[in-house]
Amino acid sequence: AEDGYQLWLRYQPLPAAQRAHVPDSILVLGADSPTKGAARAELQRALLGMLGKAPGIVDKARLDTIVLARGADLPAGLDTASAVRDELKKLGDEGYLVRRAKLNGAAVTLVAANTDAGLLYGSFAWLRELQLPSGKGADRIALASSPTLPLRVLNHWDNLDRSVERGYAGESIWNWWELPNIIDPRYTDYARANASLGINGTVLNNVNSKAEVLGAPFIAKAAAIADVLRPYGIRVYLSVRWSTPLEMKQTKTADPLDPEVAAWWKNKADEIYRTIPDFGGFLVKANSEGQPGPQDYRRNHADGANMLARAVAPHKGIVMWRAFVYASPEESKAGKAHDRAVEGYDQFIPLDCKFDDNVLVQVKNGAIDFQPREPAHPMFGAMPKTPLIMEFQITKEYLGFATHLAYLGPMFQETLEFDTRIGGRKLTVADTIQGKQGRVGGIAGVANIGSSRSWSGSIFDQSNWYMYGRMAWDQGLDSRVIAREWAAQTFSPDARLLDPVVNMMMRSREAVVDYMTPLGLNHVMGSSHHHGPAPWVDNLERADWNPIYYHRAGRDGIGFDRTAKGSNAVAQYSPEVARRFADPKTTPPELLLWFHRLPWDYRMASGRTLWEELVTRYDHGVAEAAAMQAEWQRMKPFVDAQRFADTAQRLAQQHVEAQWWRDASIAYFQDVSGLPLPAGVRKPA
Ligand code: GCW
Repeated sequence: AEDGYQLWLRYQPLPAAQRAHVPDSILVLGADSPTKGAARAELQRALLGMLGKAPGIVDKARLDTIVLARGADLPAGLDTASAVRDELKKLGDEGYLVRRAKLNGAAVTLVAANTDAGLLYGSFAWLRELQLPSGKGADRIALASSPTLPLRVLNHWDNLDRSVERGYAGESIWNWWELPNIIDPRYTDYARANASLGINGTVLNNVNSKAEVLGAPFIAKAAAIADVLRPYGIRVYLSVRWSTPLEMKQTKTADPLDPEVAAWWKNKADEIYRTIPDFGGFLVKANSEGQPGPQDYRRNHADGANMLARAVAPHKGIVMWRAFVYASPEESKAGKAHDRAVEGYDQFIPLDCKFDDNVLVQVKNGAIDFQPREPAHPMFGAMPKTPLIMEFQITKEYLGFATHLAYLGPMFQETLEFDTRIGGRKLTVADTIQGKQGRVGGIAGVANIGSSRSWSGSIFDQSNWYMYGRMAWDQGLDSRVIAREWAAQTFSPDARLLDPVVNMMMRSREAVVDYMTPLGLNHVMGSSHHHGPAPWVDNLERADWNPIYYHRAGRDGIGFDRTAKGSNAVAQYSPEVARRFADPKTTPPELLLWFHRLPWDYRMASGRTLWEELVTRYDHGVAEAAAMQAEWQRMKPFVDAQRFADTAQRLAQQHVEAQWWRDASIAYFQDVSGLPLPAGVRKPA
């Protein structure tokens, strides 16, 4: 049965018309390696699926053979060898080239790269291309690509007891109880899926980390996972808890400037590298949401990050230091709950140029917290001397878990394309992490992977993992193109399915924004679980966790004033952007209430009042949820029964919950504003 386990690597039989020149033999040149073995195995598996017959492994090319060769192993009988060598010079360590060529007179498909990892990526790229409805024959496929970022990682928020923070897809895939001697074959399938996208790193455990992860037993478990992932070009990283040596009672303090502490971390790093020689490094959440950190000792983030960085530097390891911070609990209790949106920038910008070379600062896409829509974080482009990692959340903590269908491609693209105007010229967020203005950074995605049969809790949530990986490889890829690729491989290249499904995906995230948090509203979800509406909540431990703190709705109006009259968060953007966001008239309506507090009768560009517009958007979101549900019903002839039914049930539930969101939100805002429902709007059921 189709339960989604195979993800987008289904390799369905190709229609007869598309089989011409599809190779039935594989030739791998040069010394063998585990990575080449992985590429060969994938090609075998895929060609068997697509042609119904196992391909031969040959040592001499024949017509249409697929040939894998590193630049150094290009054979003498290859007609285009010198051109291929030239092209490879531009493709770096991970890039690949796919070309039709002649080898000893036989027309073949050549996959070439500078490294084995490149060959693996090239093989996957060629397989993907073969399955797309592009109309290209197998003998016409020509590809050349290399990643824009060296660091493309997943962050698992997986705990050591196998629960997953913000995970909606079952327990952690890492079976910590059984590791290191029992290896679930799922780890290999996980590696294949990631390698098919070019993801080259994974942080195994939650950023809310426990000290035990650095004990010998867990290091051995992590090493066992690293052994499985290594042939697929994936390095393992660990999240570490700042106070680990203190909690293990092996030091008297966790002060980063204490030599005993630094020595402990250095020894620990040496110990890790003895078992995981290519260990990637540490990810740290410090002084954030109750986590310990260097500020506990009156040191700053750079003091902390650099101390760890020096421990891993001799092994070429890195430290990924998160910038997700807010005002201290003392400040918050003292009523100084200044705008949470300004904290990251305020605390980190003064530290630009204070970080060691192997520290990267990891910044969430927006300044609050993975909301359905946020403006790009103002830190992007503001720290040119520090490499920044973009952190996206793939798991849908604030967008309806694995129940609601929301394809996040347009959201990630919106952030990456945001023009910071830093330096008074076009400088997108993507440019800033790619080093076009300062140092090259990386990209991280909080995984939505668990041990559910479908990996991601729902079939459509697989598209978010897929999309993240593709955008991590190339931030210029269009989210619609990626959606098409995914749907073609996951369901079918049949246009009768592909066109409607891709359209549905492309509208889905905006639908969620509309029924949950239209016009720039945010952080109004139910406390702690974050599922469902709770704009009325005002009694949480921290003022800046309360929904009412964010929407500020009252008799007179609604919204958060982030202009100079308010928190002045706008001033953290470049002057040009700041000017645009400072004026409600030039603020895009999607972000209006993020930056402004406005009267209910404020006149929108649409001609409606703010109140009418708000209600219209809620209604529109619900209508979109209904439309998606109806559209999917029409897909029944094109999708297998199990995946069809699973998706249909989720869409029905999404529609119910969209109405819940709209009705609860509107009822609450009516209550605080005293306004009647605008004329022409359907009364909540
Ligand atoms: O979005 C919030 C989540 C927390 C998470 C935190 C973070 C891992 O609600 O569950 O903790 O962000 O990013 O650190």
